[in-house]
Amino acid sequence: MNWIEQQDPELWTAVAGEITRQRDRLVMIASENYTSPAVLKAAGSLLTSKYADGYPGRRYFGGCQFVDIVEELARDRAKELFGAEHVNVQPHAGTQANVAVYLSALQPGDTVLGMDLAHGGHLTHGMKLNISGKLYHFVSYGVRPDNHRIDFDQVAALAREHKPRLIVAGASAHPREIRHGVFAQIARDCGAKLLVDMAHYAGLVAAGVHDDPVPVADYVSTSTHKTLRGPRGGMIFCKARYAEQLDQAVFPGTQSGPLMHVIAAKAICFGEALTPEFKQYARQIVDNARTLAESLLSGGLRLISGGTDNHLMLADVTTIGLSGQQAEQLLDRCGITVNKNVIPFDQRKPMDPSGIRIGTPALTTRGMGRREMQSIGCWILRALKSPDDEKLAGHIRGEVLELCRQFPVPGDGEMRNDE
Ligand code: DSN
Repeated sequence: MNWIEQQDPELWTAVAGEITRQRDRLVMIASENYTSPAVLKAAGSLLTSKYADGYPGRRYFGGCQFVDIVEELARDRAKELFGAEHVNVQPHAGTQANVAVYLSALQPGDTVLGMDLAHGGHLTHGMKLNISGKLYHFVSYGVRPDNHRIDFDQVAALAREHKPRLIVAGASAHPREIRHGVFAQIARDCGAKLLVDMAHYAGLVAAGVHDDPVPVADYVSTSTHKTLRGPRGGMIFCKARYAEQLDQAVFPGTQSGPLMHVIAAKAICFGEALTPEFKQYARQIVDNARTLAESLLSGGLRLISGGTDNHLMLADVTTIGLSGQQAEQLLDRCGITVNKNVIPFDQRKPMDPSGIRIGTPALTTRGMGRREMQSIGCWILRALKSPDDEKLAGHIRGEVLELCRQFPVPGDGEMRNDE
């Protein structure tokens, strides 16, 4: 019996169900991961009670002497991890981080280049219903139709034509390494600043297995819970000359009280990411993604861009007669969780697109490697190729359960029992 179960059994039923779901299924959503038990503990600690509007040494509330230490630790570790001049660790999420950069670097109506959501970008890169698309004049670039790599000729041409004040690089569903130096050159040539949103691949950058945007970008935003494997949250790096204006854009510009329990958990995460074990983990994420991609390709599945350089791949399932929605549901019946996703130049609608996005960060955290990726690739192919075979789905579900039992989720037991 734990505190939640004792006080609120109705709510506990849902929480326990979610814990079991995460334990007994293969979480392959590219943006999800499992934190360490220490990160979980900090995120659920008494620090949640503390108001600390402001920054260390300059707070609008008393009693901040300990949370000041927490935030300084988080900032120092983040700067060391990414070799950055300045960091703000207060953004509540990646979206808030991007909004703060926009508030700091732009005026409403300014022109910005960002990657098309339909080509792998993010809502905050100018989607018309998002605050980014409503307040600023976003112009979208995308990938080339022939190889699905970022079309830098298009980016440069749009930059010359529209003279943006800011260029946003980074993506949520792009399986290839992003060449930040090329973006930086285009930004310099047209007099724009460069924001790199590295939310998806921050952990890979920290470990040196992805091109590093920090030296070349004016601003770098990220969430902390994807490949970086921390608590749900955001963070922004910038050059020292933008620090004061950026900090003002976070507080009081777009947020008030920082989430000190989450900032404590971020500090732990950054400490973990500084270790050699984390570098090995990030290498394994990429190795696992390559192995899985090879397995899917050899079984005849079409992957956007023909493979992957990072932690994710995008499969076009229409070539085997399915929609993305059908594939997501079919794999879910087998205990494999992925998300339906548009593919570049998709002819279908976002709620039932042509693709699925598959990622390896969470399974790599559980300790799975090459052999497990080959088995999973095989199960995915068999399930997708026999969509009506309920017996096969049941059989794969059993295999998945067996695999999950061999690779426990960190912190599972701790969540069920308070000490
Ligand atoms: N960051 C998004 C994803 O890639 O899943 C969700 O907003």
